[in-house]
Amino acid sequence: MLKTVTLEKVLLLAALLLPACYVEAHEYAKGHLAIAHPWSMELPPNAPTVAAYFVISNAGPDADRLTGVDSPVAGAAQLHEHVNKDGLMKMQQVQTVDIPAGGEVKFAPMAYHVMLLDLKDRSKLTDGQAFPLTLHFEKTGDVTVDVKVQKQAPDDAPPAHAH
Ligand SMILES: [Cu+2]
Repeated sequence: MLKTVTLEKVLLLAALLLPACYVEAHEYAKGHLAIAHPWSMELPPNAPTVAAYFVISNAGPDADRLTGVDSPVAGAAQLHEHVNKDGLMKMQQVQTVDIPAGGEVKFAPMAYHVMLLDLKDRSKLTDGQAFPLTLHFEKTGDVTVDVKVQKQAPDDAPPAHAH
């Protein structure tokens, strides 16, 4: 009897604590990969595209590769990078992004980012809301994260990405 009660308490504690931890850290992990603080800038309601940012770190001994993304709020989602072409910063689509072993790749304004096009559900694209985004990795498989929409970039992020 005592054992049962203890186990129940442990399970209850785990159930109470786990979601809180995830909310505070806002980090997702699968295999050796971790995806930290997925966020998106709130844009005017008629904005044709929305960008999403996060940091992918790979604690494993092998490189992995991000091969695509998708979200139910958008008809299409692309991986983009910013490049310096003849002195002009431009963004262009890339098919994959390598995640080096023991390294991290930052998706941020003026760097790699996810571009959501053909927006289907704008109700979740306002400050304080969140929308699901699924990242497809070559080795690790799929990881779905909640992208938090906020008015301002996190403190450590460079100025907003403009189109
Ligand atoms: Cu872009």
